[in-house]
Amino acid sequence: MFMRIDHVGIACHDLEEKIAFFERTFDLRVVARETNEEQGVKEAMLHIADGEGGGSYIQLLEPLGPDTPVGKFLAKRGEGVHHVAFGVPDVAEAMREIGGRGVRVLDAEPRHGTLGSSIAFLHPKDMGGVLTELVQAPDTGDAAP
Ligand code: MC0
Repeated sequence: MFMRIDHVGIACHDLEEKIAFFERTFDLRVVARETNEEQGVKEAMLHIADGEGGGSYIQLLEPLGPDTPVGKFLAKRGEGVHHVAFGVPDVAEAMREIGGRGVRVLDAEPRHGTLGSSIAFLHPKDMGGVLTELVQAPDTGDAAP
């Protein structure tokens, strides 16, 4: 079901400062930036490698406000790994299968994710404390609007 690790999402207070750190320290480059109002974040994707089914990235996340998932996470835990995202061939199918195995799927339907992907989240309390995202790359099927 999981094809690869699509990205690791890292929560930060200052997106530009954190991008500069990753660029100068690891020679990574930003390949996409987006403000996602629905998710309450401003984010940047730094490319690591290409693989079967899509690339892998570090995703830096700055909250749009305190009452957002990343804003609440920062207030409670500070900066750090916010979620791990796995590439799947069909996100709707993965949601059904994983939900049927007793894991809470936080989204009723796939949502718009970065780089034109379709995404859904799994509850961290059912995933060993790790907020987990399912990602369907846009070229593997129909992306959510
Ligand atoms: C919260 N908790 C986490 C967590 N966020 N545990 C691990 N990793 C995280 N990221 C824990 C809290 O510590 C708390 O545990 C419990 O979950 C409830 O948290 P809460 O602060 O009371 O907040 P809730 O319940 O209102 O919401 C938590 C929940 C929510 C995970 C359901 O944040 C959510 O629906 N997240 C999915 C959407 C999201 O995160 N979007 C931003 C990334 P204790 O033990 O203290 O009670 S968007 C994104 O990444 C897009 C752009 C993309 O990739 O394309």
